[in-house]
Amino acid sequence: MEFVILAVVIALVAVGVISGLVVSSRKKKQLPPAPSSTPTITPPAEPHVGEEAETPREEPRRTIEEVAPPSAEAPAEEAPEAVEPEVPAAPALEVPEPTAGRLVRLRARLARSQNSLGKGLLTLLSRDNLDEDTWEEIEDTLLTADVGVAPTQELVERLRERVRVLGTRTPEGLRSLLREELLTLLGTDFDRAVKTESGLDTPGVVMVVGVNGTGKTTTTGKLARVLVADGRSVVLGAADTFRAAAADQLQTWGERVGARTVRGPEGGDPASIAFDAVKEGIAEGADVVLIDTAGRLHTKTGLMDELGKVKRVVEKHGPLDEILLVLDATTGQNGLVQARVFAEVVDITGIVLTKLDGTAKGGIVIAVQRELGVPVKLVGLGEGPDDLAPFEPEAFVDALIGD
Ligand SMILES: Nc1nc2c(ncn2[C@@H]2O[C@H](COP(=O)(O)OP(=O)(O)O)[C@@H](O)[C@H]2O)c(=O)[nH]1
Ligand SMILES: [Mg+2]
Repeated sequence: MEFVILAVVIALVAVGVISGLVVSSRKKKQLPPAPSSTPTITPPAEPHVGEEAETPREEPRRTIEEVAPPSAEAPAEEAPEAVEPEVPAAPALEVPEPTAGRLVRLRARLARSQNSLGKGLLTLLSRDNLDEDTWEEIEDTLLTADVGVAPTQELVERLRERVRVLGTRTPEGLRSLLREELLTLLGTDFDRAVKTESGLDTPGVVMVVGVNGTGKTTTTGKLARVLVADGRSVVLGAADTFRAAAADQLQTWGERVGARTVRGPEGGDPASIAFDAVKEGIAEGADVVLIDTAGRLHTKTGLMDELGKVKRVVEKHGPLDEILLVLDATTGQNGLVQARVFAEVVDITGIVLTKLDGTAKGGIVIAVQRELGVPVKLVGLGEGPDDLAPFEPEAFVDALIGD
């Protein structure tokens, strides 16, 4: 009996092998069409981290029929599978959550770490005697939270003046004064929308810059999800060719939501990858191209050369619509130094403050805006895929001081 089954199985395998080419050529037609022009989508020459987990999108999938079974003595249990294979299911695409109200959802994370600032200020303001020492303590609290010297002095001056003139002493009164003044410092008339539309027929182009480890790639990936959730098609450009895993990391983010990643060889020219990504975006009729870059800050001239070149080369296709500077909120004043350097190299149009979930120094939002004269547009509040929120001053201040 077993012999009969085995014989049948071997026969089936043989049929499978012979018909393999026919079947596979039919199967190939069922594959999603390969991109029409994929200039620099070169598979890496050597195995990289994460490769086993993901088949590069650009390579046609090898179905089981295309691979001859090792021998006819293949274990009987496995053989039938070789004959009647399932077409490998495309990886299930994730549906990112909508962006509306994200900051409110993530507010608890902000409040957890920021309590010290808002609560500290309110406690100090509620003292019976608002004397010189108390105002100094208020100043120290703001400085400790990285609000920055000039904004801190402005805030304290205005608060002192208003408390004096209005004679406000109730906790509710003081809270609303503080709320108003913090909002004034943050600015409520900035256009904080990330500009992802070119206004032309071509895709909007966004470049993401910042020092390594600040969260550029993560932010690029999260932003791609936001855009896809809004029904836009996205092409990613992996212009960080410095680290081997950087392109894989970005591609993994893209694959989760069905966004193609244009990448090149490790150590390749970032500018040409950025150029090709935009070219690919145009060819595909994509809505937005997001370009992730490397952020080595070893030498300022090196960085200037590289980023400046990426920008110039991309602009051969048309103007960049947004240049987002990613800053790690936990690095405090150091972040400001970085911001200054990057602002000298490229025209930053928006700031992304990441890791606000892990710091009590949320005042950096105020300081960095002041430093660059550019609004904070997005904030990162965790490592989860949907932990990126549009920055809303009101929700931010409410999280800071409670409501
Ligand atoms: N807690 C937290 N971690 C973050 C946030 N954004 C990024 N990260 C983490 O920061 C690390 C560096 O991020 P990555 O995107 O690779 O930085 P890059 O070198 O600038 O591209 C990763 O472990 C991220 O998960 C955030 O908003 N909150
Ligand atoms: Mg990166």
